[in-house]
Amino acid sequence: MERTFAIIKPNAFADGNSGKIISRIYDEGFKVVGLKKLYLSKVEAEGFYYVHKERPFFAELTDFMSSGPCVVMVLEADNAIQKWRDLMGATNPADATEGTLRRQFGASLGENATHGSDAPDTAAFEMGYFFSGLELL
Ligand code: FUP
Repeated sequence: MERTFAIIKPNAFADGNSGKIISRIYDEGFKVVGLKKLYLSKVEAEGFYYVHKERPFFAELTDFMSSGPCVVMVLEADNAIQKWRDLMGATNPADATEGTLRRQFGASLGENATHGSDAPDTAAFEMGYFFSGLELL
């Protein structure tokens, strides 16, 4: 079993799609180990995305991620990191395959509905950024 970190981003939360996304997560066989709703500050969003701090889209990305509430989760499954990225689809919803979450709920490259860790080291950092060990029992 592997764990990964996931976010239902502010556009998907504001659109009322959190329930549909969580339902799909269960249907696909993930266990939800941790889940909470948060309203990130700009500084908290910048800390989460610090690996992108030199990228041209960093300001826009962190403005968006602090623009409204989101849902942060820890998901568990066999091969959870890749399995969740497959379920999300391509970063740009316009390129995402039919049936993926970003295709269904994403509005644009920036407002792409969901986040998922891309590797074990980033998953460990991202889970630890939002959840204590006690919250993941
Ligand atoms: P992903 O791993 O699919 O979330 O994509 P990246 O790590 O490449 O990008 C992180 C987030 O930055 C994406 F979810 C969307 C946003 N982004 C932009 O807003 N503009 C870009 O040109 C690239 C990414």
